[in-house]
Amino acid sequence: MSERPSDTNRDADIDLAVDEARPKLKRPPLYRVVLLNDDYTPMEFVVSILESVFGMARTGATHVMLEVHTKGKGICGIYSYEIAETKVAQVLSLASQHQHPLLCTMEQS
Ligand code: TYC
Repeated sequence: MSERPSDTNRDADIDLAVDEARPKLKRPPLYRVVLLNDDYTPMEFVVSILESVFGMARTGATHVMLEVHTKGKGICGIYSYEIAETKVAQVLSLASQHQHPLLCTMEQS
C-alpha cells in the first residue's frame, strides 16, 4: 500500500498533464437581413416575399411590411452569414424577375 517516491513524482506529473487546453473560441457573428422601403414595389409582393423567403405567417409578414413602409426599413430575420447572404440573393432575384425595385441588405448583428 505504501507509495514509492517515484509514484509520488508521477502523480505530480499527472496533475500538470490533465490541465485541459482551453482554446479561445468565438461564436460566429450573426447578420440581420434588412428590407428597404421604396415607392413602387406593391405591398402584396413584399408580404409574399416575407412569407416565402422568411417563413412568416401572413399576419407577421403584413406587420413587417407596414413597418418597412412607415419607417423606411425593417428586419426580416437574423441568420448566419451564409443563410443571410442566400436570403438577400433570393429577395433580389425575385424582385428583379418581377421588375420591382425592392432592395434588401444584410448587416452584422
Ligand atoms: N412603399 C411601398 C408602397 O407603398 C410598399 C413597400 C413596403 C415597398 C415595403 C418596399 O420593403 C418595402 N407600395
